[in-house]
Amino acid sequence: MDVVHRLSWTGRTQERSELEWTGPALVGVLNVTPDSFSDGGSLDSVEDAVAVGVGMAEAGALFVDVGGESTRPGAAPVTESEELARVLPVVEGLSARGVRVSIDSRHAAVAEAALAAGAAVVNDVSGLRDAEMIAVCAAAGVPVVIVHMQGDPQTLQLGPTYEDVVGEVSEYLLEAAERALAAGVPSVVIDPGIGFGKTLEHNLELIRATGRLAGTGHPVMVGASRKGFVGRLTGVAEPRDRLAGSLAAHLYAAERGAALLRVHDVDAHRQALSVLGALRGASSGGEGG
Ligand code: HH2
Repeated sequence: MDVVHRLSWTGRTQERSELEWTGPALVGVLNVTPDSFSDGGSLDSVEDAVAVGVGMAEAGALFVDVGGESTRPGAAPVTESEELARVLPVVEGLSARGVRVSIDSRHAAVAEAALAAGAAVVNDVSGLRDAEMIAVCAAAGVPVVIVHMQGDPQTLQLGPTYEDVVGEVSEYLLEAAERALAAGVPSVVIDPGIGFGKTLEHNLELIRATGRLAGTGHPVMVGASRKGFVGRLTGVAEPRDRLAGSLAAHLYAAERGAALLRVHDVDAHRQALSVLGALRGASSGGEGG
């Protein structure tokens, strides 16, 4: 009953490889930033960050998503050299330990360097606005996660407006996906960008529409972990204390066909997905093929 999801790589040599999994899988969030909204500044050294990432992979994360720039609303941009200095040693350390890494960056130069350091996937929260990002992913032959964002991190929560949020976000993601595939990117993941230029109601509508996005045939990623809308709904001000609310949003998305859930708390989500999978009578979160 559970859908099989698939990502493809062609590599620089055009040698095709595929990763297949059934049901929702987990992507662990590893922010090596001093100012991320929920876990900023919590990792003191490269060794700490690598150890946390290895722990996420051992707890069942299919990928560990390494980011060096906070995209929280109002965050100050970092220079590319600062972003590189933060992420590269961690990407190298994780890759050397056999952990599959995605690089969470809006900058093509950072993505390119992280791919050279061993990252396997690019996660672009600016949704391939920069054509250079498509060129980098196509040349390296790696999948890209396309995230919808209205505005940029400095402006995105200043009164986001849509006439039809689900229609506009899907149209954007599908157009970007087609552009990427046409340019030679081997496969894409689409992500509605929870909290990126969205009101509470927009976020809820987009999570409700997970099935519609999954119906496009592209794997769908949902990232609700510890986000502001969970705080608004639950009255929990401290992001680290929003696990229970985050789980509810992610299980709802999982039930509607999400392929990847981007989470800070991997083990708790693995437990929840195991029980959900057993109840549905299908294995869940497992990697196959
Ligand atoms: N959300 C954040 C960052 N990257 N990538 C994808 N694909 N989807 C998301 O929803 C997403 C993302 C923001 O969350 P976080 O990394 O926890 O915080 P910060 O940007 O402050 O580092």
